[in-house]
Amino acid sequence: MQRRWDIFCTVIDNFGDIGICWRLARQLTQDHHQVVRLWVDDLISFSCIAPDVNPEIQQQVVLGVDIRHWQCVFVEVEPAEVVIEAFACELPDAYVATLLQAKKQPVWINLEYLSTELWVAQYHGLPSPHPRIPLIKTFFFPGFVQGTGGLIREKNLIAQRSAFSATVEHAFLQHKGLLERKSSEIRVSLFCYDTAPINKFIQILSESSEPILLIVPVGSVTGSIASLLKEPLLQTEKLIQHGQLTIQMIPFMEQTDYDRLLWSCDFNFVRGEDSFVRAQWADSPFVWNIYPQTEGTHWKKLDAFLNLYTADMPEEMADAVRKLWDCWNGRNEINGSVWLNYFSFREALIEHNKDWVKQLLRQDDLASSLAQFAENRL
Ligand code: TRH
Repeated sequence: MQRRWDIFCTVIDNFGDIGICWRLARQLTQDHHQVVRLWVDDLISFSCIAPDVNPEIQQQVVLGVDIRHWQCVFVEVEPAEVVIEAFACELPDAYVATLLQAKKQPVWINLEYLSTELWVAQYHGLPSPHPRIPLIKTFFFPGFVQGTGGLIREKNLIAQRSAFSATVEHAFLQHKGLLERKSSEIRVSLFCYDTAPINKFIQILSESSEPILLIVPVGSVTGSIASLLKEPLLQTEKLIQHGQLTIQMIPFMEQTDYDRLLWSCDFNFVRGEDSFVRAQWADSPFVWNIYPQTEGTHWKKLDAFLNLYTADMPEEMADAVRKLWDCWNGRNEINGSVWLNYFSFREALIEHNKDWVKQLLRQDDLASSLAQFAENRL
Protein backbone atom coordinates (compact mmCIF):
# COMPACT_ATOMS: atom_id res chain seq x y z
CA MET A 1 0.00 0.00 0.00
CA GLN A 2 1.17 3.53 -0.63
CA ARG A 3 2.25 5.12 2.65
CA ARG A 4 3.69 8.50 3.56
CA TRP A 5 7.22 8.39 4.97
CA ASP A 6 9.38 10.99 6.70
CA ILE A 7 13.11 10.25 6.85
CA PHE A 8 15.19 12.49 9.11
CA CYS A 9 18.93 12.74 8.56
CA THR A 10 21.62 14.84 10.18
CA VAL A 11 25.00 15.00 8.51
CA ILE A 12 27.57 14.64 11.29
CA ASP A 13 30.55 14.47 9.02
CA ASN A 14 31.36 12.81 5.71
CA PHE A 15 28.77 11.49 3.28
CA GLY A 16 27.67 8.14 4.66
CA ASP A 17 24.60 9.25 6.60
CA ILE A 18 23.07 11.21 3.76
CA GLY A 19 24.38 8.63 1.26
CA ILE A 20 22.34 5.90 2.90
CA CYS A 21 19.25 8.03 3.51
CA TRP A 22 19.26 9.21 -0.10
CA ARG A 23 19.49 5.69 -1.48
CA LEU A 24 16.76 4.56 0.86
CA ALA A 25 14.47 7.47 0.00
CA ARG A 26 14.93 6.85 -3.72
CA GLN A 27 14.36 3.16 -3.40
CA LEU A 28 11.20 3.52 -1.32
CA THR A 29 9.92 5.95 -3.95
CA GLN A 30 10.96 4.11 -7.08
CA ASP A 31 10.76 0.44 -6.15
CA HIS A 32 7.99 0.58 -3.55
CA HIS A 33 5.96 3.57 -4.82
CA GLN A 34 5.91 5.19 -1.40
CA VAL A 35 5.57 8.91 -0.80
CA VAL A 36 8.81 10.04 0.81
CA ARG A 37 9.85 13.29 2.44
CA LEU A 38 13.56 13.48 3.26
CA TRP A 39 14.62 15.99 5.93
CA VAL A 40 18.32 16.86 5.77
CA ASP A 41 20.16 19.46 7.83
CA ASP A 42 23.06 19.91 5.37
CA LEU A 43 22.08 20.35 1.74
CA ILE A 44 25.60 21.25 0.68
CA SER A 45 26.99 17.81 1.60
CA PHE A 46 23.89 16.29 0.05
CA SER A 47 24.49 18.07 -3.25
CA CYS A 48 28.00 16.57 -3.48
CA ILE A 49 26.56 13.08 -3.97
CA ALA A 50 23.38 14.30 -5.69
CA PRO A 51 24.20 17.33 -7.87
CA ASP A 52 20.53 17.73 -8.82
CA VAL A 53 19.89 18.89 -5.27
CA ASN A 54 20.12 22.65 -5.07
CA PRO A 55 21.51 23.62 -1.64
CA GLU A 56 19.87 27.06 -1.92
CA ILE A 57 16.35 25.66 -2.07
CA GLN A 58 14.56 24.74 1.15
CA GLN A 59 12.01 22.45 -0.48
CA GLN A 60 12.45 20.62 -3.77
CA VAL A 61 11.48 17.37 -5.45
CA VAL A 62 14.32 15.32 -6.90
CA LEU A 63 13.71 11.90 -8.46
CA GLY A 64 10.28 11.84 -6.86
CA VAL A 65 11.57 12.48 -3.33
CA ASP A 66 10.32 15.57 -1.51
CA ILE A 67 13.50 17.02 -0.06
CA ARG A 68 13.24 19.45 2.85
CA HIS A 69 15.96 21.46 4.49
CA TRP A 70 15.74 20.53 8.17
CA GLN A 71 16.32 23.80 9.97
CA CYS A 72 16.61 24.70 13.66
CA VAL A 73 13.16 26.20 13.69
CA PHE A 74 10.91 23.39 12.59
CA VAL A 75 7.70 24.55 10.98
CA GLU A 76 4.84 22.25 11.87
CA VAL A 77 3.82 19.74 9.20
CA GLU A 78 1.39 16.88 9.09
CA PRO A 79 3.42 13.85 10.17
CA ALA A 80 3.87 10.83 7.97
CA GLU A 81 2.61 7.33 8.69
CA VAL A 82 6.14 5.95 8.87
CA VAL A 83 8.91 7.98 10.45
CA ILE A 84 12.58 7.07 10.24
CA GLU A 85 15.12 8.77 12.43
CA ALA A 86 18.38 7.81 10.86
CA PHE A 87 21.39 6.98 12.98
CA ALA A 88 19.91 8.19 16.25
CA CYS A 89 19.36 11.75 15.10
CA GLU A 90 16.76 13.42 17.31
CA LEU A 91 13.40 14.34 15.85
CA PRO A 92 12.38 17.96 16.37
CA ASP A 93 10.14 18.42 19.44
CA ALA A 94 7.54 20.18 17.29
CA TYR A 95 7.35 17.14 15.02
CA VAL A 96 7.11 14.69 17.92
CA ALA A 97 4.22 16.77 19.27
CA THR A 98 2.34 16.24 16.02
CA LEU A 99 3.03 12.49 16.20
CA LEU A 100 1.29 12.46 19.56
CA GLN A 101 -1.79 14.03 18.04
CA ALA A 102 -1.98 11.68 15.06
CA LYS A 103 -5.23 9.67 14.86
CA LYS A 104 -3.29 6.47 14.29
CA GLN A 105 0.03 5.90 15.97
CA PRO A 106 2.74 6.23 13.32
CA VAL A 107 5.44 3.62 12.89
CA TRP A 108 8.55 5.23 14.33
CA ILE A 109 11.82 3.58 13.37
CA ASN A 110 15.30 4.26 14.62
CA LEU A 111 17.55 3.15 11.76
CA GLU A 112 20.90 2.11 13.13
CA TYR A 113 24.41 1.81 11.72
CA LEU A 114 25.53 -1.33 9.95
CA SER A 115 27.38 -3.99 11.87
CA THR A 116 28.03 -7.71 11.70
CA GLU A 117 28.45 -8.15 15.43
CA LEU A 118 26.41 -11.03 16.81
CA TRP A 119 24.24 -8.91 19.09
CA VAL A 120 22.75 -7.04 16.10
CA ALA A 121 20.24 -9.76 15.17
CA GLN A 122 19.09 -9.94 18.80
CA TYR A 123 18.38 -6.21 18.97
CA HIS A 124 16.93 -5.81 15.50
CA GLY A 125 13.20 -5.08 15.67
CA LEU A 126 13.10 -4.49 19.41
CA PRO A 127 10.58 -1.91 20.57
CA SER A 128 11.75 0.93 22.77
CA PRO A 129 9.00 2.84 24.57
CA HIS A 130 9.77 6.58 24.61
CA PRO A 131 10.84 7.61 28.14
CA ARG A 132 8.44 10.56 28.39
CA ILE A 133 5.58 10.12 25.95
CA PRO A 134 3.32 7.22 25.03
CA LEU A 135 5.02 6.38 21.71
CA ILE A 136 7.15 3.41 20.76
CA LYS A 137 10.23 3.43 18.56
CA THR A 138 11.63 0.34 16.94
CA PHE A 139 15.32 -0.32 16.49
CA PHE A 140 16.05 -1.36 12.93
CA PHE A 141 19.49 -2.77 12.19
CA PRO A 142 20.78 -3.24 8.67
CA GLY A 143 22.94 -6.32 8.40
CA PHE A 144 24.47 -9.15 6.43
CA VAL A 145 22.64 -12.05 8.04
CA GLN A 146 19.12 -13.38 8.46
CA GLY A 147 17.35 -11.77 11.36
CA THR A 148 18.60 -8.27 10.51
CA GLY A 149 17.08 -5.61 8.26
CA GLY A 150 19.35 -6.46 5.30
CA LEU A 151 21.31 -4.12 3.04
CA ILE A 152 20.32 -1.45 0.57
CA ARG A 153 19.90 -3.16 -2.78
CA GLU A 154 17.72 -1.61 -5.44
CA LYS A 155 15.46 -3.98 -7.37
CA ASN A 156 17.37 -3.58 -10.61
CA LEU A 157 20.87 -3.29 -9.12
CA ILE A 158 22.15 -6.75 -9.95
CA ALA A 159 20.60 -6.65 -13.44
CA GLN A 160 22.23 -3.27 -14.10
CA ARG A 161 25.51 -4.54 -12.79
CA SER A 162 25.31 -7.58 -15.08
CA ALA A 163 24.42 -5.39 -18.06
CA PHE A 164 27.57 -3.31 -17.49
CA SER A 165 29.30 -4.80 -20.51
CA ALA A 166 32.61 -3.70 -21.99
CA THR A 167 30.70 -1.41 -24.39
CA VAL A 168 28.67 0.19 -21.60
CA GLU A 169 31.80 0.56 -19.52
CA HIS A 170 33.60 2.20 -22.44
CA ALA A 171 30.79 4.74 -22.83
CA PHE A 172 30.79 5.41 -19.09
CA LEU A 173 34.55 5.97 -18.93
CA GLN A 174 34.41 8.29 -21.91
CA HIS A 175 31.49 10.24 -20.53
CA LYS A 176 33.26 10.74 -17.20
CA GLY A 177 36.61 11.62 -18.76
CA LEU A 178 38.22 8.53 -17.24
CA LEU A 179 41.18 6.92 -18.97
CA GLU A 180 40.39 4.08 -21.32
CA ARG A 181 41.21 0.58 -20.15
CA LYS A 182 44.60 -0.61 -21.45
CA SER A 183 45.36 -4.30 -21.72
CA SER A 184 47.25 -5.70 -18.72
CA GLU A 185 46.48 -2.56 -16.74
CA ILE A 186 45.04 -2.89 -13.22
CA ARG A 187 42.45 -0.32 -12.25
CA VAL A 188 42.02 0.61 -8.62
CA SER A 189 39.55 3.06 -7.09
CA LEU A 190 40.55 4.80 -3.88
CA PHE A 191 38.15 6.25 -1.31
CA CYS A 192 39.51 6.22 2.22
CA TYR A 193 40.24 8.26 5.33
CA ASP A 194 43.49 10.18 5.60
CA THR A 195 44.58 7.75 8.33
CA ALA A 196 45.07 4.98 5.74
CA PRO A 197 48.73 4.35 4.76
CA ILE A 198 48.33 6.07 1.40
CA ASN A 199 51.91 7.23 0.95
CA LYS A 200 53.34 3.78 1.47
CA PHE A 201 50.66 2.21 -0.72
CA ILE A 202 51.36 4.61 -3.58
CA GLN A 203 55.02 3.70 -3.33
CA ILE A 204 54.15 -0.01 -3.44
CA LEU A 205 51.89 0.44 -6.48
CA SER A 206 54.52 2.48 -8.29
CA GLU A 207 56.86 -0.52 -8.09
CA SER A 208 54.31 -2.97 -9.46
CA SER A 209 55.15 -5.27 -12.37
CA GLU A 210 51.89 -4.30 -14.13
CA PRO A 211 50.82 -0.77 -14.96
CA ILE A 212 48.29 0.47 -12.42
CA LEU A 213 45.71 3.21 -12.76
CA LEU A 214 44.63 4.63 -9.41
CA ILE A 215 41.40 6.59 -9.65
CA VAL A 216 40.83 8.99 -6.79
CA PRO A 217 37.69 11.09 -6.39
CA VAL A 218 38.84 14.33 -4.76
CA GLY A 219 38.43 14.37 -1.02
CA SER A 220 40.24 13.87 2.23
CA VAL A 221 43.34 12.18 0.77
CA THR A 222 43.97 14.65 -2.03
CA GLY A 223 46.34 16.72 0.15
CA SER A 224 48.48 13.74 1.20
CA ILE A 225 48.85 12.57 -2.39
CA ALA A 226 49.78 16.07 -3.52
CA SER A 227 52.46 16.47 -0.89
CA LEU A 228 53.85 12.98 -1.41
CA LEU A 229 54.26 13.58 -5.12
CA LYS A 230 55.35 17.18 -4.59
CA GLU A 231 52.49 18.41 -6.70
CA PRO A 232 51.49 21.90 -5.59
CA LEU A 233 47.88 21.51 -6.58
CA LEU A 234 46.13 18.40 -7.72
CA GLN A 235 43.87 19.32 -10.55
CA THR A 236 41.25 16.85 -11.56
CA GLU A 237 42.24 16.87 -15.24
CA LYS A 238 45.89 16.24 -14.52
CA LEU A 239 47.43 12.76 -14.63
CA ILE A 240 50.30 12.00 -12.31
CA GLN A 241 52.84 9.40 -13.29
CA HIS A 242 54.91 7.70 -10.61
CA GLY A 243 56.79 4.62 -11.81
CA GLN A 244 54.26 2.01 -12.94
CA LEU A 245 51.48 4.01 -11.34
CA THR A 246 49.24 6.57 -12.99
CA ILE A 247 47.00 8.55 -10.67
CA GLN A 248 43.87 10.08 -12.08
CA MET A 249 42.20 12.53 -9.75
CA ILE A 250 38.54 12.94 -10.62
CA PRO A 251 35.78 15.17 -9.31
CA PHE A 252 33.61 13.66 -6.58
CA MET A 253 30.99 11.69 -8.48
CA GLU A 254 27.23 11.56 -8.44
CA GLN A 255 26.25 8.54 -6.34
CA THR A 256 25.04 6.26 -9.14
CA ASP A 257 28.14 7.12 -11.19
CA TYR A 258 30.27 6.11 -8.23
CA ASP A 259 28.58 2.70 -8.34
CA ARG A 260 29.64 2.41 -11.97
CA LEU A 261 33.17 3.40 -11.11
CA LEU A 262 33.22 0.51 -8.62
CA TRP A 263 31.91 -1.86 -11.30
CA SER A 264 34.63 -0.73 -13.70
CA CYS A 265 37.60 -1.24 -11.34
CA ASP A 266 39.59 -4.37 -10.57
CA PHE A 267 40.12 -3.41 -6.92
CA ASN A 268 38.08 -1.02 -4.82
CA PHE A 269 39.31 0.67 -1.68
CA VAL A 270 36.21 1.85 0.14
CA ARG A 271 35.34 3.22 3.55
CA GLY A 272 32.61 3.93 6.09
CA GLU A 273 29.37 2.14 5.45
CA ASP A 274 27.73 2.87 2.14
CA SER A 275 30.68 2.63 -0.27
CA PHE A 276 31.73 -0.50 1.64
CA VAL A 277 28.39 -2.16 0.84
CA ARG A 278 28.31 -0.88 -2.74
CA ALA A 279 31.74 -2.40 -3.38
CA GLN A 280 30.35 -5.77 -2.38
CA TRP A 281 27.73 -5.63 -5.12
CA ALA A 282 30.56 -4.96 -7.59
CA ASP A 283 32.17 -8.45 -7.22
CA SER A 284 35.73 -7.07 -7.51
CA PRO A 285 38.09 -7.46 -4.55
CA PHE A 286 37.51 -4.67 -2.04
CA VAL A 287 39.43 -3.33 0.92
CA TRP A 288 37.56 -1.64 3.74
CA ASN A 289 38.77 1.41 5.62
CA ILE A 290 36.43 1.33 8.60
CA TYR A 291 35.23 4.58 10.20
CA PRO A 292 37.38 4.91 13.33
CA GLN A 293 35.44 5.11 16.59
CA THR A 294 36.48 6.08 20.09
CA GLU A 295 37.70 3.30 22.35
CA GLY A 296 38.45 1.14 19.33
CA THR A 297 34.85 -0.07 18.94
CA HIS A 298 35.44 -0.26 15.21
CA TRP A 299 37.90 -3.16 15.60
CA LYS A 300 35.08 -5.36 16.87
CA LYS A 301 33.03 -4.42 13.81
CA LEU A 302 35.93 -5.03 11.46
CA ASP A 303 36.70 -8.43 12.96
CA ALA A 304 33.05 -9.44 12.99
CA PHE A 305 32.77 -8.65 9.30
CA LEU A 306 36.02 -10.40 8.45
CA ASN A 307 34.92 -13.52 10.35
CA LEU A 308 31.76 -13.71 8.30
CA TYR A 309 33.23 -12.71 4.95
CA THR A 310 36.25 -15.02 5.12
CA ALA A 311 34.42 -17.97 6.73
CA ASP A 312 34.30 -19.98 3.48
CA MET A 313 37.73 -18.96 2.18
CA PRO A 314 40.75 -21.24 2.11
CA GLU A 315 42.96 -20.35 5.07
CA GLU A 316 45.76 -18.70 3.05
CA MET A 317 43.35 -16.48 1.19
CA ALA A 318 41.56 -15.47 4.40
CA ASP A 319 44.94 -14.69 5.90
CA ALA A 320 45.91 -12.51 2.92
CA VAL A 321 42.65 -10.54 3.23
CA ARG A 322 43.03 -10.08 6.99
CA LYS A 323 46.64 -8.95 6.70
CA LEU A 324 45.92 -6.30 4.08
CA TRP A 325 42.79 -5.04 5.85
CA ASP A 326 44.66 -4.86 9.17
CA CYS A 327 47.43 -2.83 7.55
CA TRP A 328 45.02 -0.58 5.71
CA ASN A 329 43.31 0.22 9.01
CA GLY A 330 46.55 0.82 10.90
CA ARG A 331 46.79 -2.37 12.95
CA ASN A 332 50.06 -3.28 11.21
CA GLU A 333 52.44 -1.63 8.81
CA ILE A 334 51.78 -2.19 5.14
CA ASN A 335 54.54 -3.53 2.88
CA GLY A 336 54.88 -4.80 -0.66
CA SER A 337 54.48 -8.47 0.20
CA VAL A 338 51.16 -7.91 2.02
CA TRP A 339 49.78 -6.28 -1.12
CA LEU A 340 51.31 -8.80 -3.54
CA ASN A 341 50.03 -11.70 -1.50
CA TYR A 342 46.52 -10.25 -1.55
CA PHE A 343 46.87 -9.45 -5.23
CA SER A 344 47.81 -13.08 -6.01
CA PHE A 345 44.31 -14.13 -4.88
CA ARG A 346 42.65 -11.71 -7.30
CA GLU A 347 40.81 -14.31 -9.41
CA ALA A 348 39.85 -16.41 -6.39
CA LEU A 349 38.55 -13.30 -4.63
CA ILE A 350 36.28 -12.48 -7.56
CA GLU A 351 34.84 -16.01 -7.42
CA HIS A 352 34.47 -15.77 -3.68
CA ASN A 353 32.73 -12.40 -3.98
CA LYS A 354 30.25 -13.83 -6.48
CA ASP A 355 29.29 -16.50 -3.93
CA TRP A 356 29.21 -13.88 -1.20
CA VAL A 357 26.74 -11.80 -3.24
CA LYS A 358 24.61 -14.91 -3.84
CA GLN A 359 24.52 -15.42 -0.09
CA LEU A 360 23.52 -11.78 0.49
CA LEU A 361 20.80 -12.05 -2.14
CA ARG A 362 18.98 -14.60 0.02
CA GLN A 363 18.13 -11.79 2.42
CA ASP A 364 15.46 -9.18 1.85
CA ASP A 365 16.94 -5.78 1.08
CA LEU A 366 16.69 -2.97 3.64
CA ALA A 367 13.94 -0.95 1.91
CA SER A 368 11.78 -4.07 1.44
CA SER A 369 12.29 -5.06 5.08
CA LEU A 370 11.31 -1.57 6.21
CA ALA A 371 8.26 -1.44 3.95
CA GLN A 372 7.12 -4.86 5.13
CA PHE A 373 7.71 -4.00 8.77
CA ALA A 374 5.76 -0.75 8.47
CA GLU A 375 2.88 -2.41 6.63
CA ASN A 376 2.56 -5.09 9.30
CA ARG A 377 2.22 -2.42 11.96
CA LEU A 378 -0.13 -0.01 10.22
O1 TRH B 1 31.63 9.32 3.83
P1 TRH B 1 31.83 8.16 4.71
O2 TRH B 1 33.09 8.12 5.42
O3 TRH B 1 30.65 8.07 5.70
C1 TRH B 1 30.84 7.67 7.06
C2 TRH B 1 30.19 6.34 7.32
O4 TRH B 1 28.91 6.20 6.81
C3 TRH B 1 30.15 6.08 8.80
O5 TRH B 1 29.45 4.88 9.06
C4 TRH B 1 29.48 7.25 9.49
O6 TRH B 1 29.42 7.05 10.83
C5 TRH B 1 30.28 8.48 9.19
O7 TRH B 1 30.31 8.72 7.81
C6 TRH B 1 29.71 9.70 9.88
O8 TRH B 1 31.72 6.80 3.84
P2 TRH B 1 30.48 6.10 3.13
O9 TRH B 1 29.57 5.52 4.17
O10 TRH B 1 31.04 5.19 2.18
O11 TRH B 1 29.71 7.24 2.40
C7 TRH B 1 30.19 7.86 1.26
C8 TRH B 1 29.05 8.19 0.32
O12 TRH B 1 29.52 9.00 -0.72
C9 TRH B 1 28.43 6.96 -0.32
O13 TRH B 1 27.04 7.12 -0.42
C10 TRH B 1 29.05 6.93 -1.70
C11 TRH B 1 29.17 8.39 -1.97
N1 TRH B 1 30.16 8.79 -2.97
C12 TRH B 1 29.74 9.45 -4.09
O14 TRH B 1 28.52 9.66 -4.27
N2 TRH B 1 30.64 9.88 -5.01
C13 TRH B 1 31.97 9.65 -4.87
O15 TRH B 1 32.77 10.07 -5.74
C14 TRH B 1 32.41 8.94 -3.71
C15 TRH B 1 33.87 8.65 -3.52
C16 TRH B 1 31.49 8.53 -2.77
